[in-house]
This record gives sequence, structure tokens and C-alpha cells, in this order.
Amino acid sequence: MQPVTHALIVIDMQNDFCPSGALAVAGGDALVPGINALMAQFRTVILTQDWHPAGHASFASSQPGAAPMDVIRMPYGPQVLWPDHCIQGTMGAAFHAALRTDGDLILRKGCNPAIDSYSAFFENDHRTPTGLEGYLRTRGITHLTLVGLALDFCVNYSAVDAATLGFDVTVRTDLCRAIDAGGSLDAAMAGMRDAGVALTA
Ligand code: VGL
Ligand code: ZN
Repeated sequence: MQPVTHALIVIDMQNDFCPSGALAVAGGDALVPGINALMAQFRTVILTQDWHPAGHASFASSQPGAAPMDVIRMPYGPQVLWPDHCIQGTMGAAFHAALRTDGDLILRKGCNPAIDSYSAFFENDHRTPTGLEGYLRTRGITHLTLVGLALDFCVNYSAVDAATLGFDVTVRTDLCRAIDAGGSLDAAMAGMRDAGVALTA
């Protein structure tokens, strides 16, 4: 059992990121048994849920003439455009049916129609907090282990933000899968290493 100062953050283990989902990540569903087993080792478990309103600005369908995986300039910086996914209250936004969801906190993100939110800590403007930092600090948590989907987007942004905030961060890469578009996986691995994130399998 991990000490009380250590929390597990399970990122976006939702139907739309699993095979046959709207933004499927290859092998995403295969992570469920290992993640469920790891949850039993932690006294604090946080699950995040990508939770977009219909018509979200990160959807290619919301941007005239755009296609999924195009990159556009948003007021807060470059933004990859995605297929419609994880729309609030839909089956695609629900957790994988076999995932344990009896954690301590379910954090929903990406709810602002105009800003995407890959990170569990800040929206993609890198300024608007989700409140997770305060939740963790007020509970005395200093060490974080991250698992889930997708390694090169939401896991990566969450891990780098957590390390920058001063948490001791480990990403279990064996319990993550990547989208890997346009070199995103290599860039994410380098970025996490530079930020001081421990990458372990
Ligand atoms: C994610 C792209 C768009 C993720 C969420 O969970 O990694 N990726 N929304
Ligand atoms: Zn999303």
C-alpha cells in the first residue's frame, strides 16, 4: 500500500478513447485490468473525465472548413482539432464499463466551450486552474502517479503541469497508450523528461 502522501491519477479512461470510440486510442481498453489493480495500492485515487459541451471549440466540426487533426491558432495558442468526442452525458463520455470508478474524486475538464483542457491542472490557456492543485495540497499529497489516455496529450500535459507545480510525478508508461500523431509521442516523452517526470514501466 502506498503512503497517504501518494495519489494515483487515472486520466480519461472513457469509451471514446477506447477502440470503436470517436477518438480511439489503440489498445486503450487493454489498460483497464492493470489500472484497476493499481488503484488498490493507493489511498487516494482521482479519475479525470474529458467532458465537452456539444459544439466545443476543439471539435473540427465547430471550425468551418477544418478537418480532424488540423492545427489552428486559438487565442490561447495552437490547438489540434479533434473528431467530436466525450460530449457531456453521452456513452462516449462514460468511463469504460470495466473500470473501477470508486475513487475519491472525479474531475471533469474541457467544459468551457471555448477552451480545450488536456491537463488535469490547467485549461489549455495554461492559466485557468481546475482546482486539482488545491485539492491535492490541502490533503497533504506530494507524490503523483499518472496512468491512462492519451499518453501524448492529457497524460503528458497533466504530468508536466504537476511537475512544474512541484509535485513528484511518475508516469507508468505501461499503463498508458498514445495517439501518436505528427510526432506527438516523441515530443511528449522529451517534454516530460525535461520537466523532471519519472517515466517507468
Ligand atoms: C484527449 C484529445 C482531446 C486526451 C482529450 O484525453 O488525451 N486528447 N481530448
Ligand atoms: Zn477532449
